[in-house]
Amino acid sequence: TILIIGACGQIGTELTFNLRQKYGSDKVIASDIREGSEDLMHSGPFEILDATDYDALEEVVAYYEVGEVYLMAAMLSATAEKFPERAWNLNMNSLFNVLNLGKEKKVERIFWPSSIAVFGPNTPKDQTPQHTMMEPSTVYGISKLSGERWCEYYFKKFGVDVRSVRYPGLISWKTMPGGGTTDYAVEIYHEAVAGNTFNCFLKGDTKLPMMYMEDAIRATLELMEADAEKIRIRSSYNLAAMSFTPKEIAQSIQQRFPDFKVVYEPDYRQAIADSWPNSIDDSLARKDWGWTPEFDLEKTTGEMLAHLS
Ligand code: VAH
Repeated sequence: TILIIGACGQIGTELTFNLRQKYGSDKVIASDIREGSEDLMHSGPFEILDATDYDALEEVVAYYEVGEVYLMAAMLSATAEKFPERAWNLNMNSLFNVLNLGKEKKVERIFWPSSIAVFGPNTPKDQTPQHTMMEPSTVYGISKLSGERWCEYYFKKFGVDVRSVRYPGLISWKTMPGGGTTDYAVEIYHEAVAGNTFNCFLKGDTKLPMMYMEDAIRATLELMEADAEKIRIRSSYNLAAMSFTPKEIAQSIQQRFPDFKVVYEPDYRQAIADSWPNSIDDSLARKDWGWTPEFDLEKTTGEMLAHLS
């Protein structure tokens, strides 16, 4: 069976539905620190699970005979700046627990999400390469960079089959935004549909790498289903789909909501966004396991407004 840790989060929720559709509900165990939405709770097995508690995790893995783990629990960039120790504890101890399950041969395959947050202010910002200078200046980015180093270490030292992608900002409608700096790109659609003016916490020209959730889920499953020998990066793959600014996403919305207005009031999250790349070179993911994105900004806006209206 498959265990999803952090199944109530932005990616976890979508992974749970997609994997249940693909493999059957009773083959996919959803777990999180708290209960989730009605349909998530009633669409298959669910466990309350603290990912930093190894014994509890080991018990769930044994009880459900788990073979594959998706570790999607983490504290995101904006919230992590407010609670650095809690972010480090959650993001790192959950990873060590899952990697150690792999080392003990208690699970066969692991997915762990990294992020463009591993890049820092002095990383080349355009078409950021797979291998480059990485001095992340956020708690979240530091935890993701350390996590990547541990994933590669456990693969090389213990043969743990752990796979990872550096997600860009993700846009989805199934869950509410949860503490990410890129979550302005989720909030903006909710405000547009509600007929409100959107107070954007980033400057209008802040360009960031972004991806629609359907692309992100498909990339995750394609990586997890690829033959092991095709996977040449065991830290985390660069992954890309599109890059845009708040002004550009606002313009794409105004094509359908001409009266929609945005005011730009940058806050502490501007410095986080300024430390990240403008665009990502994902040529290795394309070469090694055939990655190609399908959603551009226009398609994303069409999907988001259709589902939220
Ligand atoms: C965040 N959505 O904003 C996450 C992601 C690249 C951004 O890591 O923190």
